[in-house]
Amino acid sequence: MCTVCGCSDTVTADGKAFGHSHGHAHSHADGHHHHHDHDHGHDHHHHGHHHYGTGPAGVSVPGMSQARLIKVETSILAKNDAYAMANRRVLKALGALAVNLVSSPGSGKTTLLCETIRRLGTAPLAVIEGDQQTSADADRIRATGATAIQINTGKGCHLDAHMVGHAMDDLTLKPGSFLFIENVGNLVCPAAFDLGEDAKIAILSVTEGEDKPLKYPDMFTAAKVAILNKIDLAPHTAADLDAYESNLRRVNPSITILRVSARTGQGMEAWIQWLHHARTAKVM
Ligand SMILES: Nc1nc2c(ncn2[C@@H]2O[C@H](COP(=O)(O)OP(=O)(O)O)[C@@H](O)[C@H]2O)c(=O)[nH]1
Ligand SMILES: [Mg+2]
Repeated sequence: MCTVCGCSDTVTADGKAFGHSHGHAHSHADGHHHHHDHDHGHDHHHHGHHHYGTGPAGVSVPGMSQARLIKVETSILAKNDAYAMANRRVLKALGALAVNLVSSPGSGKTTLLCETIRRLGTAPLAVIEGDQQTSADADRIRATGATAIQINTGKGCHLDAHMVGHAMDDLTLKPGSFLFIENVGNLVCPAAFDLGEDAKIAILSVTEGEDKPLKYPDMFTAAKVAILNKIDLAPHTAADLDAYESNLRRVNPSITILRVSARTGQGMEAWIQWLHHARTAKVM
């Protein structure tokens, strides 16, 4: 179950189920769902769909009381955080820098990654691709020559630290690597899940609207860097880049903002420098 939107998630990576140890979340949620089913009718107020927005993360699960839901959420996030801590330890021991690219679908994450890989040249790197379906993005990454693992989340709306830990095991990262994680396109749920990354990087394209940082503040608060992408389109869409920036700073005063076009390469050099600097700062 996603603790943010309440959806149930099933997980496969390159067609394989992760199996047993991921099962706890589903069986837990399902078990209580059934357990509470016979409450139907006598107290409708305990049935989540009447209470959107009353949970700690605005979550509501039909058939589960808020108190029960809070316990399940707390337990899922605690487990996620334990996996995230383990990932972070592995990355630290390797001196590897992990960045978690988060955005709405279509803002340019995969395009940015391909261009980033091209510009990083011979630096050791690997990519974890998250999508509900298809391995299309991993194929785009592999076409650059880089190593990529696709995680298909099925109905799941975000990557979690457990999935990423499995993928990291399969990748056998080299010391000093860059690890790029492309999250599922979704401006909501990925904000809540720590993957053990060094930084969340929010990609916001200039066609999405200047108001988006204000409407999805959790994501832009969780991000260390905002990449304002597709600036090549700004003249055609009357996008107000300063308004994008001031709204980003309103929700996150310390956010680093980079104006980029992954298509033309404009602004890419500053992003590459940010990556090198962050990796160096980590090993020192
Ligand atoms: N004009 C323009 N288009 C871009 C840019 N970056 C990505 N795109 C296009 O936006 C669409 C979605 O890009 P994609 O990388 O698949 O986005 P993702 O869903 O976030 O991974 C594709 O058609 C890209 O070619 C950019 O900087 N400028
Ligand atoms: Mg993509």
